[in-house]
Amino acid sequence: MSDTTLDALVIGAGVAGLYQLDQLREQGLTVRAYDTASGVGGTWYWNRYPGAKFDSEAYIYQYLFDEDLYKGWSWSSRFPGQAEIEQWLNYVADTLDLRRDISFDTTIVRAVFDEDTHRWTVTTDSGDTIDTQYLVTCAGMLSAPMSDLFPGQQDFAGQIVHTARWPSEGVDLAGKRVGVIGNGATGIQVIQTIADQVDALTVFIRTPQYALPMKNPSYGPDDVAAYKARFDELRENLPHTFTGFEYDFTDAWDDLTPEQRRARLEADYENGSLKLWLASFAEIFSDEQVSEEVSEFVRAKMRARLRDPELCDLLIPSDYGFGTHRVPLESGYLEIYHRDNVKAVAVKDNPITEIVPEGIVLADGTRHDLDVIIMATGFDAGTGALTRIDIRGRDDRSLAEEWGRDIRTMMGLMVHGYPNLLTTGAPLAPSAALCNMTTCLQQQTEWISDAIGYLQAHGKSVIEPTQEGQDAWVAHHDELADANLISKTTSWYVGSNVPDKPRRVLSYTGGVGTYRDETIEAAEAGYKGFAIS
Ligand code: NA7
Repeated sequence: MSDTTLDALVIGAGVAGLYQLDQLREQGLTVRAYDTASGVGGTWYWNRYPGAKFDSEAYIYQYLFDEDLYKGWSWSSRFPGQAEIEQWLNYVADTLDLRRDISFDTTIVRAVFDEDTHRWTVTTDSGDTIDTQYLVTCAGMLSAPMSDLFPGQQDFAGQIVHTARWPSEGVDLAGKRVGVIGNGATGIQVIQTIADQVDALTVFIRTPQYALPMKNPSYGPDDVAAYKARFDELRENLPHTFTGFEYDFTDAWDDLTPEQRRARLEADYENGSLKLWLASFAEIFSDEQVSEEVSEFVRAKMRARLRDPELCDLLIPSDYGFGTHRVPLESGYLEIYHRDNVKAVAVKDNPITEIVPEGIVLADGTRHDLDVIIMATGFDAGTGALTRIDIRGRDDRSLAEEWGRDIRTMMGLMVHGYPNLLTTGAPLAPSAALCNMTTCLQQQTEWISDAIGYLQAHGKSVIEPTQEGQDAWVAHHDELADANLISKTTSWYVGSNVPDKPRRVLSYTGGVGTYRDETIEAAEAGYKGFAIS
């Protein structure tokens, strides 16, 4: 006998989970969300590290399903920080009165599908069970930290902390010798923020990054009024662009003269956002020559700011193309390495082998003595949030085992063999790799709500992708991915940051608007590729 019976259980109370809960409740379902955290926010609850902030413009990261909800919140700047973003999500939870249907401090550890009742039995970390018809995962694309990486970590005499588990009370960095492992989007934000607070900062760099300078003006009342006045336009346009951002690819490389290309690159660079990446030339993802020319444009910008050729070698990428890894935005990041208290240590050819009580040891035996180690080492993206739960579908099949062999989904929304398991932020859909997350998550949660509504309206209770439907989606996904230069790189985009993770481009590369059309077309064709019973 279960402790609770629901129509739908939502895992997660972040950007996706809050909206999913609201929608399903509005549809009359008995629904409850569960979250490990003690509050709402998901990514923006956990990532409290110094300098955490948006790389999407705040006004496009908001939900666009409710004009009053949108206009009732005002941002203080173009790219605000974590505390303000967490406040915004609390505002959303309060305005929509969501808290009464969320269980905090509760981790879902197991979910088993019963083939007789066609329902899921879900178990929490305290042993409570919940019986639910639909299991909807809003557990985050980038929420399973890669934190247990080095032998000896537990013996470190100082404090060791992963950026996504930064304690609310903070970490005392003043006067300390601090090491940062990782220089992705997160590492860069941390490094540029703490350099002047610490005694000595050592950054361990395995792969250099193409970073773009952020322009982050404060917003006054006129700026806020101006973006709010564009609500209808944003709601109309965002879901149809390639990446769910306001800007989009407009010019073909071959249609422009070299001077026009240069002018376009300069203008997009000066925008101080991700525009150079996500709206200059789509050919950076498909054409090696364009990729190299645009990469060289960015490298030259970086070189111009770094005095020292050795630093250039350490910090400027040379062996992969601009945009095929997540492009971080930075604010004075490169100049940080000119400070006397900051040093960069290359760990590609001389990797970190262990952590000892005193600090970090490299393969050549060099030891870097430290008081605090900050692991900005990323996430088991796309799959990790779900494979860390014991999810059992038909015939007791295990999602963790299946994805351990091959990562396959139907449109990132469902998995064959797991009826009524509906997923957001899962592999093979547009995701944080190439999408403004709120745009994608709104679309996915709405698709899920519509599917559940369709079942209810038609007196049905079970939906599952067919094997053929899923195979066709995977083939379509792979065809696009294989033609994309992302497929030639190593990063979380292809799962290569997780030992033994099957290699596949995790994010759908056909574009946010195209994906939206494809999922809606499938639904309008009576859920083509899915079996409903
Ligand atoms: P990322 O982008 O996965 O970056 C992780 C960083 O940690 C990256 O520089 C890694 O180097 C480095 N790393 C990981 N393991 C090691 C080891 N063993 N030794 C040295 N360096 C290591 O994570 P972020 O948190 O920055 O960003 C994730 C997403 O969150 C981001 O894309 C945004 O969408 C928000 P590597 O590049 O693998 O050589």
